[in-house]
Amino acid sequence: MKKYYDPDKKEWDEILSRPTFTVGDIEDTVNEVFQAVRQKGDKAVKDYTEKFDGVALESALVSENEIIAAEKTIDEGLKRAIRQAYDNIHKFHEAQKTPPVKVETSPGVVCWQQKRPIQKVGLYIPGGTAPLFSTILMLAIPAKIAGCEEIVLCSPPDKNGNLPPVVLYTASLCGIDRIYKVGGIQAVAAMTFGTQTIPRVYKIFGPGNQYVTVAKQLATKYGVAIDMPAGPSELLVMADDTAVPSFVAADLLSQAEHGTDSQVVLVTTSRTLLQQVEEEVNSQLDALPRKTIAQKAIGNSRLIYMSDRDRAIDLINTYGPEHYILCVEDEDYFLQNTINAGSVFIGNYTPESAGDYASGTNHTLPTNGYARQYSGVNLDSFNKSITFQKISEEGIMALGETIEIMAEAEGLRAHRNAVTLRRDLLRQKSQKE
Ligand code: HSO
Ligand code: ZN
Repeated sequence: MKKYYDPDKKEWDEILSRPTFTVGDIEDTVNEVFQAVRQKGDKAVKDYTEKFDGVALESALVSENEIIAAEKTIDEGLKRAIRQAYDNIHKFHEAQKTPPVKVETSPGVVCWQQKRPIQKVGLYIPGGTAPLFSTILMLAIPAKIAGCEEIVLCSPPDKNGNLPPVVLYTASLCGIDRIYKVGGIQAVAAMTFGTQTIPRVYKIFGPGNQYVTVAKQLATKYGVAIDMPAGPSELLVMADDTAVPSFVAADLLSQAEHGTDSQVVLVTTSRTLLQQVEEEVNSQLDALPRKTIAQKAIGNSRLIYMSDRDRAIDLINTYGPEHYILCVEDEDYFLQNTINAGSVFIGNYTPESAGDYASGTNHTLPTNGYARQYSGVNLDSFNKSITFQKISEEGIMALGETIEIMAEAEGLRAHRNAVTLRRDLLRQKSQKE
């Protein structure tokens, strides 16, 4: 673990740089798959599934029978856990509904704003070493609450052409209508263009590897929206002497085990804690089943001592962590001054794992410093805000002149006319009366 003591601000960018990857050759592959899926639809999807996932599938759509069979194989304890997580996530996202905003901006001019769901959304759930079925809850629950009409889920099949039963169980619990055994670039391409069996969607959500990330970016060129640019998981812990070293170490390792490119950072105002956390990380690491992965990520992690809390918060805001754990005595100071973070976990008894699974908040969050300008997935990610207005006769008479003057000043006579004609008619009417 690399250690730094009161590093100068000039060094921060270097110290906090994220792992980078080159997209050059990936882009060519992504383009090729997109063009093939666009032209040949299902046939291309099938061929790429054979090529990349090593399985020839008759149909990519998961059948009702597969879902029923999957449910039977799942342990009751796991089902109960998933249902409790479901309830908490549902409660928190349901509470994010906002009433319409309605204002009479000037007499006779009423404006309002109201949310409407994105009708068709696609959820991508990666396969790989540990399929994260919890992400289904994080995406499907708000999609349902928002009222999205068509929710499709794509996830890569294993060598036998199956999806993990827990993925099918969770998706069906969330009421997802169509689950497809399609992964990678071909899944994103299929949801972008639509094929004979996979519908085209308006917005694609979910994490993925570098291929999926580049594919989602390409999808935006074809008019499909995406949740956010994804990157490797990251966690920053801010701790002082009131933190518990073993808890901090466990939290750092919880993100480190996601992938070799995960980033974990400790910022502390205590030299003792820094030392203790390092020792704890090394001792806890040994017992982890994903030790090799976590060890690599830990190798890239940073332990930063900061003597001064103002500089510590400045560094944290500069980094903009995806996850931010705060275990300090002067909690309020840090909370009030936190500007850039995806999700914040406060106190010694709030592990990041709580938000990853079951407390209710969403775990699809901005990485790679995007917390500076992006929010994590929330109910509004599945909505659009539409504005409405209605102007009365009195309203257009009163506001009309302002519009006419501005339109004329912009050289847009037709805009002006649209107001003038109405006002003229109203003037004639009032003269007759
Ligand atoms: N920490 C991950 C989400 C996750 N963790 C899923 C466990 N399962 C990114 O926020
Ligand atoms: Zn996690």
